[in-house]
Amino acid sequence: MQQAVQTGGLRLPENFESYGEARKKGFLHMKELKEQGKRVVGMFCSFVPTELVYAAGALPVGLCAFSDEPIPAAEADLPRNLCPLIKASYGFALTDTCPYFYFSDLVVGETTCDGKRKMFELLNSIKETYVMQLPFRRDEKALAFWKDEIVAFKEKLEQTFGVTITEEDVRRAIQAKNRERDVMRRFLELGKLNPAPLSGYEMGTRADAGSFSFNLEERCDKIEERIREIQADWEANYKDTPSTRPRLLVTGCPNAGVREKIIRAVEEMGADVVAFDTCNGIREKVEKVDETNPDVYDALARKYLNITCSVMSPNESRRTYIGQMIDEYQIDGVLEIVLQSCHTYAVEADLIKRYVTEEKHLPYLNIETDYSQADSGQINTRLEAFLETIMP
Ligand code: BJ8
Repeated sequence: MQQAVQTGGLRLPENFESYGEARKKGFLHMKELKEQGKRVVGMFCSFVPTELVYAAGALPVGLCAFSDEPIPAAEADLPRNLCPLIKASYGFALTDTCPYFYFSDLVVGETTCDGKRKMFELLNSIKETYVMQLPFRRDEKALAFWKDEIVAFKEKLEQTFGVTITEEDVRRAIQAKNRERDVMRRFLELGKLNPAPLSGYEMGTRADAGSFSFNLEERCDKIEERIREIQADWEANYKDTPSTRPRLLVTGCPNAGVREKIIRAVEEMGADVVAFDTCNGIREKVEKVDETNPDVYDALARKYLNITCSVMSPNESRRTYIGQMIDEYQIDGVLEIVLQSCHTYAVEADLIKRYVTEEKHLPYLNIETDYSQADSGQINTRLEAFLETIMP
């Protein structure tokens, strides 16, 4: 079993791999795979059905969008008051500093938010960017439209890679991805244990770094091994030791670019982030693709349209799920992270705040931020004040 070590106040396994290390290892591995002739499809969003990429015999990879380094270059073409995730995505491509973008044979965007949708037009002049048109409702009309988009994406993959994707190929990919969803869900649901058996920092890092491990089976096996270790460690050392650390749920925008300054910081102040209602948390894992549906494209369309992202309107299911998580993870407070200029999350935050404070009677903190370190001091002050309202 791996020894746990204290790292800056966090309990992490001895051989813990940071996001940066996993990313670096990943691109060395990807280089080898490319040399062996593997095709790669780069993407930015949970709405893109990776099952189809696997069914085409290609590898899906999440593209770099997590750091402020390429943002000044991106601002030469994009407005400054745009979401940092969009500017970073474009900046990495523009400055050729994302090896995964470099290795991608095709890049897939989606019409989720206005900024991303328009940025993809610019990205297309750097590398071909195919854009899936996502409807913003979840009614029957939207479902039919989205199913057509999914079939069109399949056809695009067939044409790009000169392959035929059969229903059987899609079915096999659905099964493999569903297994991954199960495994990741079990990993992320370790946060339900009390006291918390691992840090939210580790949870989020592993969830994000997973996309740099290209063999789905191996990825699942590694996570299952870590689940067993954590459970054994918790049974042996923590189970009967009550903790007074506040248990937080993090919700909102993807947080890889602010993990150090918010997730790590709040845990070092004495809280445990035990649950993530985010795309790098459990959001995409909650619902699996229905393997019993005889129409594989209908099954994919239904699953992906139900992702509880704030670009959908209305989006009550996000609140319902947050409510369930609050109960199941014994949450003491909710921390919402909104990236600057992300209008859908910023506006929906008011509904989340009302739900958390008025219906669940819990403290709620909203932090709007970007990828810079300029607001770290101010964020620390707000996090400390927030924890004071919760801590016994
Ligand atoms: S499914 S959360 S990965 S869209 S880029 S919406 S932060 S302004 S990333 Fe997202 Fe897909 Fe939804 Fe998940 Fe806001 Fe920025 Fe837009 Fe963003």
